[in-house]
Amino acid sequence: MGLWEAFLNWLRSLFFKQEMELSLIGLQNAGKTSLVNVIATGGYSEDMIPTVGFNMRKVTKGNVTIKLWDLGGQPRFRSMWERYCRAVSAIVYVVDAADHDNMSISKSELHDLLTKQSLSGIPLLVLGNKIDKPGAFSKEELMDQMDLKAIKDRDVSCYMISCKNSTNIDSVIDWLIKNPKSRR
Ligand SMILES: Nc1nc2c(ncn2[C@@H]2O[C@H](COP(=O)(O)OP(=O)(O)OP(=O)(O)O)[C@@H](O)[C@H]2O)c(=O)[nH]1
Ligand SMILES: [Mg+2]
Repeated sequence: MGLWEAFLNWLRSLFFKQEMELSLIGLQNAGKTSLVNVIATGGYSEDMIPTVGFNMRKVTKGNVTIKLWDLGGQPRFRSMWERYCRAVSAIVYVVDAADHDNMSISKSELHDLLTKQSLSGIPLLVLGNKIDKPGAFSKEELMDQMDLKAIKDRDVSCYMISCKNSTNIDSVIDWLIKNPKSRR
Protein backbone atom coordinates (compact mmCIF):
# COMPACT_ATOMS: atom_id res chain seq x y z
CA MET A 1 0.00 0.00 0.00
CA GLY A 2 1.39 3.40 -0.94
CA LEU A 3 1.89 6.07 1.66
CA TRP A 4 -0.84 8.31 0.21
CA GLU A 5 -3.32 5.46 0.09
CA ALA A 6 -2.45 4.50 3.67
CA PHE A 7 -3.00 8.10 4.73
CA LEU A 8 -6.39 8.19 2.99
CA ASN A 9 -7.41 4.93 4.67
CA TRP A 10 -6.43 6.38 8.03
CA LEU A 11 -8.48 9.51 7.34
CA ARG A 12 -11.45 7.42 6.28
CA SER A 13 -11.17 5.32 9.44
CA LEU A 14 -11.59 8.47 11.51
CA PHE A 15 -14.87 9.32 9.89
CA PHE A 16 -16.45 6.05 8.91
CA LYS A 17 -17.46 3.25 11.17
CA GLN A 18 -15.63 0.02 10.67
CA GLU A 19 -17.49 -3.24 11.01
CA MET A 20 -16.20 -6.58 12.08
CA GLU A 21 -17.73 -9.95 12.83
CA LEU A 22 -16.68 -12.32 15.57
CA SER A 23 -17.87 -15.72 16.72
CA LEU A 24 -17.89 -16.79 20.34
CA ILE A 25 -17.64 -20.50 20.88
CA GLY A 26 -16.71 -22.92 23.66
CA LEU A 27 -18.44 -25.55 25.80
CA GLN A 28 -21.75 -24.85 27.53
CA ASN A 29 -21.42 -22.94 30.79
CA ALA A 30 -18.05 -21.41 29.77
CA GLY A 31 -19.48 -17.88 30.00
CA LYS A 32 -19.90 -16.79 26.36
CA THR A 33 -23.24 -15.06 26.83
CA SER A 34 -21.98 -13.53 30.09
CA LEU A 35 -19.02 -12.10 28.17
CA VAL A 36 -21.29 -10.58 25.53
CA ASN A 37 -23.36 -8.98 28.29
CA VAL A 38 -20.29 -7.61 30.07
CA ILE A 39 -18.91 -6.17 26.82
CA ALA A 40 -22.25 -4.74 25.71
CA THR A 41 -23.71 -3.39 28.95
CA GLY A 42 -21.33 -4.21 31.81
CA GLY A 43 -24.09 -6.35 33.34
CA TYR A 44 -23.43 -9.74 34.94
CA SER A 45 -25.85 -12.34 36.26
CA GLU A 46 -25.42 -15.72 37.99
CA ASP A 47 -28.77 -16.74 36.63
CA MET A 48 -28.22 -17.43 32.94
CA ILE A 49 -30.29 -19.35 30.45
CA PRO A 50 -28.25 -21.71 28.21
CA THR A 51 -28.12 -20.41 24.65
CA VAL A 52 -30.33 -22.38 22.28
CA GLY A 53 -28.83 -22.20 18.79
CA PHE A 54 -27.27 -18.76 18.70
CA ASN A 55 -27.77 -15.08 19.48
CA MET A 56 -26.50 -12.15 17.46
CA ARG A 57 -25.57 -8.89 19.19
CA LYS A 58 -24.09 -5.72 17.74
CA VAL A 59 -21.79 -3.73 19.98
CA THR A 60 -20.19 -0.39 19.13
CA LYS A 61 -16.81 0.50 20.66
CA GLY A 62 -15.26 3.75 19.45
CA ASN A 63 -15.79 3.78 15.71
CA VAL A 64 -15.84 0.00 15.42
CA THR A 65 -19.10 -1.91 15.28
CA ILE A 66 -18.67 -5.53 16.26
CA LYS A 67 -21.22 -8.11 15.23
CA LEU A 68 -21.01 -10.93 17.77
CA TRP A 69 -22.31 -14.40 17.04
CA ASP A 70 -22.85 -16.00 20.45
CA LEU A 71 -23.23 -19.71 19.80
CA GLY A 72 -24.71 -22.41 22.02
CA GLY A 73 -22.07 -24.68 23.55
CA GLN A 74 -24.15 -27.79 24.27
CA PRO A 75 -23.10 -30.86 22.23
CA ARG A 76 -26.14 -30.63 19.95
CA PHE A 77 -25.13 -27.13 18.79
CA ARG A 78 -21.41 -27.73 18.20
CA SER A 79 -21.87 -28.89 14.61
CA MET A 80 -23.05 -25.32 13.81
CA TRP A 81 -19.85 -23.72 15.04
CA GLU A 82 -17.96 -24.09 11.78
CA ARG A 83 -20.72 -22.48 9.72
CA TYR A 84 -20.75 -19.39 11.97
CA CYS A 85 -16.98 -19.10 12.08
CA ARG A 86 -16.33 -19.11 8.33
CA ALA A 87 -16.75 -15.42 7.57
CA VAL A 88 -15.50 -13.91 10.82
CA SER A 89 -12.46 -11.72 11.49
CA ALA A 90 -11.55 -13.71 14.58
CA ILE A 91 -12.73 -16.71 16.55
CA VAL A 92 -13.11 -16.18 20.29
CA TYR A 93 -12.97 -19.46 22.21
CA VAL A 94 -14.15 -19.26 25.83
CA VAL A 95 -13.02 -21.84 28.39
CA ASP A 96 -14.12 -22.21 32.03
CA ALA A 97 -10.64 -22.09 33.58
CA ALA A 98 -11.93 -23.61 36.81
CA ASP A 99 -13.67 -26.58 35.21
CA HIS A 100 -10.81 -29.09 35.21
CA ASP A 101 -13.08 -32.03 34.37
CA ASN A 102 -14.18 -30.65 31.01
CA MET A 103 -10.84 -29.20 29.93
CA SER A 104 -9.88 -32.10 27.69
CA ILE A 105 -13.28 -32.02 25.93
CA SER A 106 -12.86 -28.28 25.43
CA LYS A 107 -9.40 -28.87 24.00
CA SER A 108 -10.51 -31.54 21.54
CA GLU A 109 -13.54 -29.52 20.39
CA LEU A 110 -11.23 -26.58 19.66
CA HIS A 111 -8.60 -28.62 17.85
CA ASP A 112 -11.28 -30.49 15.83
CA LEU A 113 -12.80 -27.20 14.73
CA LEU A 114 -9.47 -25.75 13.67
CA THR A 115 -8.79 -28.66 11.31
CA LYS A 116 -11.60 -27.36 9.08
CA GLN A 117 -10.16 -26.00 5.85
CA SER A 118 -12.78 -23.21 5.73
CA LEU A 119 -11.37 -21.73 8.95
CA SER A 120 -7.69 -21.83 8.09
CA GLY A 121 -5.75 -18.72 9.08
CA ILE A 122 -8.57 -17.05 11.05
CA PRO A 123 -7.00 -15.53 14.20
CA LEU A 124 -7.92 -17.17 17.49
CA LEU A 125 -8.43 -15.55 20.88
CA VAL A 126 -8.67 -18.06 23.72
CA LEU A 127 -10.20 -16.70 26.92
CA GLY A 128 -9.79 -18.52 30.22
CA ASN A 129 -12.86 -17.29 32.10
CA LYS A 130 -13.91 -17.51 35.78
CA ILE A 131 -10.48 -16.76 37.25
CA ASP A 132 -12.35 -15.47 40.32
CA LYS A 133 -13.06 -19.11 41.20
CA PRO A 134 -10.70 -20.97 43.53
CA GLY A 135 -8.66 -23.55 41.65
CA ALA A 136 -8.86 -21.76 38.31
CA PHE A 137 -5.90 -22.58 36.05
CA SER A 138 -3.20 -19.97 35.49
CA LYS A 139 -2.59 -18.74 31.95
CA GLU A 140 0.41 -21.06 31.54
CA GLU A 141 -1.57 -24.04 32.81
CA LEU A 142 -4.52 -23.25 30.55
CA MET A 143 -2.31 -22.83 27.47
CA ASP A 144 -0.72 -26.14 28.30
CA GLN A 145 -4.02 -27.95 28.97
CA MET A 146 -5.51 -26.57 25.75
CA ASP A 147 -2.32 -27.38 23.81
CA LEU A 148 -2.29 -23.93 22.25
CA LYS A 149 1.37 -24.15 21.25
CA ALA A 150 0.42 -26.88 18.76
CA ILE A 151 -1.64 -24.34 16.75
CA LYS A 152 0.75 -22.98 14.15
CA ASP A 153 -1.43 -21.98 11.18
CA ARG A 154 -2.83 -18.75 12.68
CA ASP A 155 -2.31 -16.02 15.27
CA VAL A 156 -3.25 -17.24 18.73
CA SER A 157 -3.68 -15.00 21.78
CA CYS A 158 -4.76 -15.96 25.28
CA TYR A 159 -6.15 -13.87 28.13
CA MET A 160 -7.42 -14.84 31.55
CA ILE A 161 -10.67 -13.09 32.49
CA SER A 162 -13.52 -12.94 34.93
CA CYS A 163 -16.88 -11.81 33.60
CA LYS A 164 -18.11 -11.78 37.19
CA ASN A 165 -15.50 -9.26 38.37
CA SER A 166 -14.92 -7.63 34.96
CA THR A 167 -11.25 -8.63 35.17
CA ASN A 168 -9.28 -8.03 31.96
CA ILE A 169 -12.39 -7.27 29.90
CA ASP A 170 -10.73 -4.03 28.71
CA SER A 171 -7.79 -6.02 27.34
CA VAL A 172 -10.19 -8.24 25.44
CA ILE A 173 -11.99 -5.26 23.91
CA ASP A 174 -8.62 -3.71 22.99
CA TRP A 175 -7.51 -6.90 21.29
CA LEU A 176 -10.77 -7.14 19.35
CA ILE A 177 -10.60 -3.56 18.16
CA LYS A 178 -6.89 -3.02 17.63
CA ASN A 179 -5.51 -6.32 16.46
CA PRO A 180 -5.12 -5.40 12.79
CA LYS A 181 -4.75 -9.00 11.73
CA SER A 182 -8.22 -9.64 13.02
CA ARG A 183 -9.66 -7.50 10.22
CA ARG A 184 -9.75 -9.53 7.07
N1 LIG B 1 -17.74 -17.41 38.95
C1 LIG B 1 -17.98 -17.01 37.69
N2 LIG B 1 -19.08 -17.46 37.04
C2 LIG B 1 -19.27 -17.05 35.77
C3 LIG B 1 -18.37 -16.17 35.10
N3 LIG B 1 -18.83 -15.96 33.85
C4 LIG B 1 -19.96 -16.67 33.74
N4 LIG B 1 -20.25 -17.33 34.88
C5 LIG B 1 -21.42 -18.17 35.16
O1 LIG B 1 -21.38 -19.31 34.35
C6 LIG B 1 -22.71 -19.73 34.02
C7 LIG B 1 -22.87 -19.92 32.51
O2 LIG B 1 -22.73 -18.67 31.85
P1 LIG B 1 -23.22 -18.44 30.35
O3 LIG B 1 -22.72 -17.12 29.96
O4 LIG B 1 -24.67 -18.70 30.21
O5 LIG B 1 -22.42 -19.60 29.58
P2 LIG B 1 -22.45 -19.93 28.00
O6 LIG B 1 -21.04 -20.24 27.61
O7 LIG B 1 -23.13 -18.83 27.25
O8 LIG B 1 -23.31 -21.29 27.96
P3 LIG B 1 -24.16 -21.86 26.69
O9 LIG B 1 -25.02 -20.74 26.19
O10 LIG B 1 -24.96 -23.02 27.24
O11 LIG B 1 -23.18 -22.33 25.67
C8 LIG B 1 -23.65 -18.65 34.59
O12 LIG B 1 -24.16 -19.11 35.82
C9 LIG B 1 -22.74 -17.48 34.82
O13 LIG B 1 -23.18 -16.64 35.87
C10 LIG B 1 -17.22 -15.71 35.83
O14 LIG B 1 -16.37 -14.94 35.37
N5 LIG B 1 -17.09 -16.17 37.12
MG1 LIG C 1 -24.77 -18.78 26.04
